[in-house]
Amino acid sequence: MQIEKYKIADNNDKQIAAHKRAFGFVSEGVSNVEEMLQKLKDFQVAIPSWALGTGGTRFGRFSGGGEPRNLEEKIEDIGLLHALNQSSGAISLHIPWDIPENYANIKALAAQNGLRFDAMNSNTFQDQPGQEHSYKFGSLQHVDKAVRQQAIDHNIEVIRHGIELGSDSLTVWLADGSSFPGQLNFRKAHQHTLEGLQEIYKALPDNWKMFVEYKAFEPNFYSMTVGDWGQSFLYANKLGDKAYTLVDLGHHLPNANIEQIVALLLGEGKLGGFHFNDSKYGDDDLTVGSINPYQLFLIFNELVEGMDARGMNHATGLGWMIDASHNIKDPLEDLLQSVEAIKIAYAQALLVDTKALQQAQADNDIVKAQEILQGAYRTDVRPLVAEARLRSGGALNPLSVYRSEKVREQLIKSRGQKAVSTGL
Ligand code: LRH
Ligand code: MN
Ligand code: MN
Repeated sequence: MQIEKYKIADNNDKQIAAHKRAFGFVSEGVSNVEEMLQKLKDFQVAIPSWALGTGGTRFGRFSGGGEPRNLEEKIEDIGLLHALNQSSGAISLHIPWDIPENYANIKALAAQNGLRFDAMNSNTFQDQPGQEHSYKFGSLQHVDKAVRQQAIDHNIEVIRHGIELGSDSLTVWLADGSSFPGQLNFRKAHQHTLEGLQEIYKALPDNWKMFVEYKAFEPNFYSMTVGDWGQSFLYANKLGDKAYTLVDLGHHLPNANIEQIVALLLGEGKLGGFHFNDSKYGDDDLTVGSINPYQLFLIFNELVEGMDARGMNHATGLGWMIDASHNIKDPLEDLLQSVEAIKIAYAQALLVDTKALQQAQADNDIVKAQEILQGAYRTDVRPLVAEARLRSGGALNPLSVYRSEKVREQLIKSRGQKAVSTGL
């Protein structure tokens, strides 16, 4: 299905007067409002193809119906999001969950929906039908060379799919690790993983980036072979200039100072991209900004400051992706909320008076520094984000259009109540 442009325009008309008042009010306090709106318009967040269906836990799965049954329908879903918010102009694929059967058709469909292909994700954490060796005891770290080779070959195949689709990055997340002390020789696991990553890196085209994603725990609960940013950074440094660390917000131990990690990686030129989500305990799937929006703002504050210092383009300098799985919400509604939360945090960070903050830091004026940060964070920037969306042809309020157009109901009608998507 598609959302007709006039439906978005009609809905906008109903809200335009209230929006203009709110926008006028907040924009009075912004010195460079046009520049800021342009940055907000340019900023796109890739949607993971695996987040469009209802996820589950090992205790159950409660599908909401109308889920995309194949890659074409996943692209269609993201097209719907992008039509509404004009900020979801990319898709991140997971292989083999989304094997493209006909590259030309898939590319054409993505282009029709205004989407490009962001990072490709490999999967060496599940055994696939017909696969020769099992990943039960790891992939690149495995004690058996044949298993390691299978994982290397799979990653190279993922790169090949990506080349065909016009992607330019590969995210390698390894579930490798151990669940019990003594299970693994850490040194050998590390060495094998490095060697495997080096083989994959060799297959990377010159214009590609490789993102090494880390995770503190799950599915392994004693050790993860790429368990934190230090390990990822080590690999990225040894691999070479095309290798970077990828930060998934939910992959840290509780209370980790993610903004500091981000600042350091960026400063070293080794931050590659993001998987956005939120978490309260040890999960990595909640709606972005639903638990700790202040942390998200602080992360964006470091990103804006650090990227500006390095002369990086905010929109294209790093890979911006959501990574979440929705158990009890409509995935499309959740993704609209997540993208909105990201743009709000970005807009707040753009409001920070960097010069004044640096002066306060130089003066050791902690109170002033906090006032500057929180002044930006406590500004209601939603009208700025909405104005940028309006100027791009999107909806002032994407969720309200989604609901008034009964998108989910229509998807259920055309795909069926039982349609189930691939993913987590
Ligand atoms: C692992 C992870 C990784 C996977 C995705 C499905 O928790 O964050 O990025 O590829 O989830
Ligand atoms: Mn992730
Ligand atoms: Mn994760």
